[in-house]
Amino acid sequence: MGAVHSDDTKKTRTRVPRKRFWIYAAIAGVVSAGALLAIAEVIALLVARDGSPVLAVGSFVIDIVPRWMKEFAIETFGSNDKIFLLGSIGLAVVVAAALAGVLQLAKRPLGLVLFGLAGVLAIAAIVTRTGATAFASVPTVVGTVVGIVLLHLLVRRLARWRDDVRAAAAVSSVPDARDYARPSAGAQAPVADSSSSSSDAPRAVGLDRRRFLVGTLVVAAASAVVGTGARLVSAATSSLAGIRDSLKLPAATSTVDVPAGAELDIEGITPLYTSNADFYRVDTALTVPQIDPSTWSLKITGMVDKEVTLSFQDLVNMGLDEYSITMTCVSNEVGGGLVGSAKWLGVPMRDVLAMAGPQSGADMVLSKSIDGYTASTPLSAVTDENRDAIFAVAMNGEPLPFEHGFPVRMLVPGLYGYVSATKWLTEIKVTTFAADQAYWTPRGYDAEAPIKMSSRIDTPRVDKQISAGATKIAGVAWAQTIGIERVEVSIDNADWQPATLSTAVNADTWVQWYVDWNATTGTHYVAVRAVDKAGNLQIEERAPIVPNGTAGWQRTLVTVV
Ligand SMILES: Nc1nc2c(c(=O)[nH]1)N[C@H]1C(S)=C(S)[C@@H](COP(=O)(O)O)O[C@H]1N2
Ligand SMILES: [Mo]
Repeated sequence: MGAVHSDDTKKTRTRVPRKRFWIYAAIAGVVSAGALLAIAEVIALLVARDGSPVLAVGSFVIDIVPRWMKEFAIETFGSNDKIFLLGSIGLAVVVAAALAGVLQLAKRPLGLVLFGLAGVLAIAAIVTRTGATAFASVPTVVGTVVGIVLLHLLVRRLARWRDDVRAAAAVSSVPDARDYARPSAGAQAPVADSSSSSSDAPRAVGLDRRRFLVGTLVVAAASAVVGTGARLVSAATSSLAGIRDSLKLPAATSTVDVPAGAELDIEGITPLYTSNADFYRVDTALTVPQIDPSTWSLKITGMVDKEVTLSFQDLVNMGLDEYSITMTCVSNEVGGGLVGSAKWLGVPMRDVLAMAGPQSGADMVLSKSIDGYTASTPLSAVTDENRDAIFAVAMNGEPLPFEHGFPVRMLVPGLYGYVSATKWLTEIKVTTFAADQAYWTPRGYDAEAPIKMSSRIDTPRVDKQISAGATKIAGVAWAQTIGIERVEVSIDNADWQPATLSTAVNADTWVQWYVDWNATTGTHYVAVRAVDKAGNLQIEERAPIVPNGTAGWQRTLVTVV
């Protein structure tokens, strides 16, 4: 037995390399940061909903991420780009918190300083946010203080445990040194008073270890429960889903006439109208703004004869008409999916603007979202009698989905979304391009951006083989406000052959097209191009997304077996 005992003692000594404490310190850092965030979430729920540091920092990061990264995220993750960004931020926070824990153990109080710094940065992100309320910084201030105190306490316990182990190791040449490791070592128990840090006797290693581990676990569990609870309560109490569901919109005074032949029955082709569930989503909002239509208002400000404020009721009482419009994102790649068609209910922007009376000299409207997002649209485009620029309240037969701008968004046929389609709209400022810049303008995108004519092959797809024989090559093409005159297809660089078009609903909505093809075994190149009703041929030369949208004919590889 004696031999086994001394063997154990050796193990106990060699099993506690310094490294292990670094790991515990990192965990203490992460747990303290978790507590910081959980406390901040609770206080945000109680005093300032816009004061969540998670959301504020996330939004801040979204606004400052470089353009290439934003494009990479949208291209790679599509509408899940936000999840990717959130994940990256989360990872960075975990790494920084772990670092703070390790620093705190190695070089007190560097970890606390790092926490304080993070708090200050988060507070800066919060208070500089558009529309931040007076108390918005309170949750983060309190959270940071709590986080700092916890990190201090946890790492102090950890340091004691480490010191115990070191002290025990130092005296472990004495055969019975292992007794110090036993919490049952009686006389050592009272030393458990956390204030007596200057104890020079090696205290019970087991006791200090337990105090650290239990403390860390309790804080971690409490933060998880409190943080999740706050999130759930926040979601439940801010739910406007019921209000949206029961919203009664007046019947449309006019509806879109969808002619026979407007929708082709071809497998794999994009439907004429994109369902709300399938509609692409692109925005800078980390959480979807929740706006109660009963408190919502739209202000027309700036260079106007008189400012106008409309309630939701005022707006819909002007009468709702139905419009068929294909929206396109500037970030859409050739052949890409950031484009969709819907039937919208709305009010002409020119009617509302006429109430305010834009002054001469104005050439732009700066539309503003509740979350601070802005878009610049030529005044001429929204007052044009021949262009259906609208304030939209419904999409495909239901109130706007929250992700698509509930309760009111802007839509201007023929202009990319970023310069026209502001969601969660709150204000229209009549101004000039010289005086005001929109969200994307200082980020490298043009202040004005008409949609470029484009045609897309939906079927066959490059990633799916087809069998030889009679088949159809089909897709969609759009040239908003002008309309598509012709779509042409070239197979294996042979002559361009005209495609059959669906009957156009209007010039603002894409058309479907197809050509019959007798596919032979092997690989084939299929290319498509369009011509608009003004006689313009779709641009062949490729253009990148920045600064005003992609161009180029789509060419795809088809494998026939
Ligand atoms: N408030 C707000 N509105 C916005 C944006 C945004 O980031 N915030 N993005 C615009 C862009 S770039 C596009 S392409 C369209 C996309 O609208 P959707 O998400 O309803 O498809 O919304 C526009 N409106
Ligand atoms: Mo966009």
